[in-house]
Amino acid sequence: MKRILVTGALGQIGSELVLKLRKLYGADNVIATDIRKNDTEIVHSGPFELLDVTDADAMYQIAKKNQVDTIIHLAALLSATAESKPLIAWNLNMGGLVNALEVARELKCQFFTPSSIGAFGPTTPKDHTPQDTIQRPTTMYGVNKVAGELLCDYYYHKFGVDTRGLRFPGLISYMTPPGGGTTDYAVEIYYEALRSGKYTSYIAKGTYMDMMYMPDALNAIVALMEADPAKLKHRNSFNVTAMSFEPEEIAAEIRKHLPHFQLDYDVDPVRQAIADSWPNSIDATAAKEEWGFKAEYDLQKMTEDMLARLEQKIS
Ligand code: AKB
Repeated sequence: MKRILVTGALGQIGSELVLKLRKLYGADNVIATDIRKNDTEIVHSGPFELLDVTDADAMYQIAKKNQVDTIIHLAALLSATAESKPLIAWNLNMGGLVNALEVARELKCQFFTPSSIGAFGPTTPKDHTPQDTIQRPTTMYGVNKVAGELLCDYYYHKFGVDTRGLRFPGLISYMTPPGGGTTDYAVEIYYEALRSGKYTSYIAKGTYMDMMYMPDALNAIVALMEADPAKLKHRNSFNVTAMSFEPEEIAAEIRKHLPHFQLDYDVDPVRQAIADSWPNSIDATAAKEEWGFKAEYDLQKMTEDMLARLEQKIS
């Protein structure tokens, strides 16, 4: 049975992943940690500890005390926030990662951390972006993600830490909103469609980015962590995606359910520049071949589910 430490457990991924892992591996075997505490199921349904991931000793003590054998390191600043606070992003995203890798090395833990489509840049091929390609991002977040991928490779080759990772696209979910990302518009649009029937997008018409519905992202994490290590040729993060769309396409899908939904634009130059530097659509062949990645939700199926779930939540 696994004993899993999750950092950043109250964030967009963590708040759903912890519940899934507790169902799979037992509530007491998943130790959720975050720099803050709130009154959610994550905090009450199993062990929870306050943890600032830049505090290496605190992370080690929590991992050791709980005898963990797996670390899922999620705590990080997303792209737009990292761009407005680059030094804080460097310290948190890189400092937290190296601390978590060190704990994994010392306690011989399996290790997962997400990378992102943000690990690509303007000179990367934009369409069907390959697994192994040019990675020269122009954002602090991207610099962190590429350095993070290399660091995970390094810990695998140098120390034998069983590191695994996914390059996530924008993740869409109804439980916990993302914060400070470039792809967040694709979550906000559903909330606003239900609340006010209209949405002003900070991302311009015609801007394609990869996206994935949270259930597919969670299944991908579990499948990759369970995958036979002998089959993994890549230790840097795997490209994974479920769909690629631009604002007009998601609006058209929403109008199938809410015909009067209106979309207009007030483009934010910072987030638009980040989006423009990212691929239009990435190629997930390596993930499919090496550990059987598959996604269940396309734009149509996700929109049906998102609107139904959010309607229940908001009403
Ligand atoms: C962001 O927009 O920063 C994230 C990501 C794609 O990594 N959602």
